[in-house]
Amino acid sequence: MAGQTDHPLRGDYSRMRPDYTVDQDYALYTPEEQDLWKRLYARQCAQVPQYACDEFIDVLGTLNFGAGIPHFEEVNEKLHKATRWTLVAVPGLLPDDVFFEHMANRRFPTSVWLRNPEEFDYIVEPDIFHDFFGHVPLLFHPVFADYLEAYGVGGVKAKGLNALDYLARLYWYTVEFGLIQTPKGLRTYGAGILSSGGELPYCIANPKPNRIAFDLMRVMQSNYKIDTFQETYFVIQSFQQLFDATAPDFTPYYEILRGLPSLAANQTIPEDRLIKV
Ligand code: HBI
Ligand code: FE
Repeated sequence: MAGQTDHPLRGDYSRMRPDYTVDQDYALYTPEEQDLWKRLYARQCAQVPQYACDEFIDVLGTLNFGAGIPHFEEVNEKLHKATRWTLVAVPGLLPDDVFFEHMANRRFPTSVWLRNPEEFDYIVEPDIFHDFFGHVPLLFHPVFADYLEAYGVGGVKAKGLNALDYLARLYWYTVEFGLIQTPKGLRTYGAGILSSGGELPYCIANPKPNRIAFDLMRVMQSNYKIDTFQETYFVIQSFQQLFDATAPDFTPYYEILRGLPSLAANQTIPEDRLIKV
């Protein structure tokens, strides 16, 4: 989830450590929250087989997230063995530089609070369901796990180059709302989609949004929507393609981007390779 909100943040930031981490106080979760978690999980699992990429589905099957709100320690035991990532409990949205610093050290900031029942269908800020269900399974995927660390390292650098907006677009159109071509057709790997009831079928099956073949500069030139379904999705061929495209030093890219106009979220340009569903 991107860190853009113009309303007071939901989490309790009063008890956090200097690195913005907190403890997961598991006893504080109520039976109603455990029940809401199970209903959210069941709703997403009914749609995942048809719309999520296999890499996500395969890992989700090895995690017991359906049993109730996960314990950070239990998941970290498995995750660290798999890709040396660690989930760190946080109150919610973090300042970009704090978020990048954690990611650059293979620590994924994961919110501890769960949404209210009336937010069953939509929530603006990352809650524990968005982070665990949307983001955590792909942290077990070696190539994707390396991409996220590289993203964090790039973010620390981008802050110094005053280029965070460009990188936030890349995060948004890949980690949060990315699509991937597979032998079975278009699938999603984006956490914002995977944890969303309505956008999961929409991003793959609805003819309305643009679907454009991934192009790094095109993505970083493109604005995005934070409070509606996306009007444009970018499609990668593989995680390796994403990893390779983002390996070089972005400094020259930022210089080029500063000279280009931003594109609206629903805009297409002649150079776009459009993908029809
Ligand atoms: N904080 N907890 C949390 N989770 C995010 O996904 C997150 C964030 N802060 C900023 C942010 N995402 C994005 O703006 C990144 O592009 C930096
Ligand atoms: Fe997110």
